Amino acid sequence: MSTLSNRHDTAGWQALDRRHFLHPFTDTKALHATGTRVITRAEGVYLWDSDGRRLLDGMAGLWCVNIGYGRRELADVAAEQMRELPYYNSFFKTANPPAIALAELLAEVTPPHMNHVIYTGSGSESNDTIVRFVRRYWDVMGQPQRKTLISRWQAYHGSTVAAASLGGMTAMHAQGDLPIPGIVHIDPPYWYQLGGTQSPEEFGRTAAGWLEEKILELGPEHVAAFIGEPIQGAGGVIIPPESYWPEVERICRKYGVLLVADEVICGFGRTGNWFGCETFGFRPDLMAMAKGMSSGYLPIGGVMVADDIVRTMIESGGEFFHGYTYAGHPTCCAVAERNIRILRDERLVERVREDTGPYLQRRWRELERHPLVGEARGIGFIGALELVRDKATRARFDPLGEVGTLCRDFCFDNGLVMRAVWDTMIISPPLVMTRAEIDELIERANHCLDLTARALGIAC
Ligand code: PXG
Repeated sequence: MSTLSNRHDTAGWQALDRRHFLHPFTDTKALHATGTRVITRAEGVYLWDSDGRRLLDGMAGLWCVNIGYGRRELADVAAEQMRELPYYNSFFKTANPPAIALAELLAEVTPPHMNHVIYTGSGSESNDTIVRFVRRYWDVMGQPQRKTLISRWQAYHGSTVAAASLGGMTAMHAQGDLPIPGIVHIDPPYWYQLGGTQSPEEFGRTAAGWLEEKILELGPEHVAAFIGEPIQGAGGVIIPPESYWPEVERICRKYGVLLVADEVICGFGRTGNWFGCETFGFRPDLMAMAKGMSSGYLPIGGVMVADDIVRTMIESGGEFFHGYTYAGHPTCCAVAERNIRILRDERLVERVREDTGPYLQRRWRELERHPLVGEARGIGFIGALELVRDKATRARFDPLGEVGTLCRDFCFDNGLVMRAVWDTMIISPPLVMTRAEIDELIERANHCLDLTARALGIAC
């Protein structure tokens, strides 16, 4: 074990954390009142905290540790690469073997019409790159007025200024005068919340219709792109009806609008195919990637670009004034390359599609019998539970979010990491999770739902 982990006990780490560390998406005052949970090690699908307590990680870190923790191959490849060439840039006509090898492998695992990658360091950077890239593309195409990107409410595309603008989180917009100009939003295909009496199939077409309405309102000649997560993850695992994405694609093609898939969560096997667009049957022009690309072992992201767009950009000549110091980082690329080979060689995506995914989904839906659960939904290795006051009317608790937080805290205290988005409970486990571990996840989730119901005085 590393000497760093042993340097302090829990109280010691918490005191230092309080003194020096400002956490992301955190009310620091509230955090200081309780203290941080310090995670010291992990193996497979389990985490351990600084008190030695074991947690089943139902979230794969933050939707990213697809191959699970503790894979020595990735540690070894990082160490070897660091000894050989830890860093070099990809500017000024240079490249490095891991960056080139990873580009080749990405071309193999992504849809056939995508064979080129722009490297970034994160999902936010991928989406920022997309905003700049699509505008540059329309300039090259002689349609510089096509500037506007259409996104969706409750989308999460990252935390930088452009990515937070693309996102549809109103609380984020309120902090900093977002969105920036040229980014507009439509409602998400959230059947449970917005579907009313429509069947999911009907509602999928209705929700896609909102895109067409927005394009017509803006004038198609002003619309550069539509961007969407195949499944909206941080917004509450919003899974569109099957009719949604094919209709969205048809509308984009009709008006010449670029179609962008944010595959940061759905990519690299999460939905039982390599990419979410394959699960939902559409063909994006650009694809944002991160997270599962390296299973989170090192930070890396990228944007896949369709062949016809690449051709246009190359033929036009000229420079796209954009790029990051860490684009094509050799060590990150070497780790991502090995990670993707593990996903492929161990057939983890197929396993999720054919075996453990369907098993998880069958067991997950059993939770719908619980008095608190209005809907249990999911695909592959992603799932959500809607906690509601009244199952029949879908009425939510008031104030929204308290019951979800209560349930999440029970989960933490009972050895399970399950995330809450308001009152929607969410899982996104490592793709290596076995049937026995899935059983454990369901049992713990059920127990924590019971504890939550009891705390609310609801019989179960
Ligand atoms: N797109 C999607 C779809 C994401 O889920 C990003 C882009 C941004 O990626 P980076 O690497 O810049 O963080 C994400 C990130 C949550 C949560 O609370 C989700 C994310 C990040 C932080 C918190 O579920 N997703």
